[in-house]
Amino acid sequence: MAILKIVKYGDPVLRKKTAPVTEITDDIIQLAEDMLETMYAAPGVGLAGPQVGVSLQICVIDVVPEGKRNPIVLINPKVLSGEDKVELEEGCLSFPKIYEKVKRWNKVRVEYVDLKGDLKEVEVEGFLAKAFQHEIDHLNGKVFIDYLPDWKRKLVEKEIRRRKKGKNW
Ligand code: K1U
Ligand code: ZN
Repeated sequence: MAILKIVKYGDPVLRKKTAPVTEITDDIIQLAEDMLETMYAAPGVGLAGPQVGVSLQICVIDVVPEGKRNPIVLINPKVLSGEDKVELEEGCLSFPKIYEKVKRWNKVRVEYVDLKGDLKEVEVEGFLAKAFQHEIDHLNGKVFIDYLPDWKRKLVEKEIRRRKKGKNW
């Protein structure tokens, strides 16, 4: 097990569309374990391949990181449908100390392959549904500030430029 380096916004890997995982190899299983360890250490409730510099369709989620662990590994996930939009404050491990309100589906149906190679279809809601959408977005090169109105996104980007200048990013 290893703690991986989390890349920050500005790294082009976060904007790249990821490639599907074609086989569940030992390397993929190891990557999933390392991503979970990295997520718990951060701490965070999710982590996607591009955030650790791996441009593959893999992400991990556990929305109760400090309670009883319930890790979920999603390979090649797709959102099939969504219901009821709600707004909630979000953060992102690739945007340290930046939190913004984002409107997303409150309930989603998602298809994915698990680490055993089985195709699953689940319906999730509430904060777990938010985490699924946030991580699946990462696999499509999308980040949470893309949902903000232009003026707000520009303010966030200005703040990031300021922090980069001060070597604080
Ligand atoms: O993908 C990521 O950057 C992880 C991100 C996921 C996420 C946050 C909020 C809503 C949906 C998805 C995070 O985990 S940010 C950290 C965070 O939310 C958190 C950390 C510790 C305890 C509780 C929450
Ligand atoms: Zn994120």
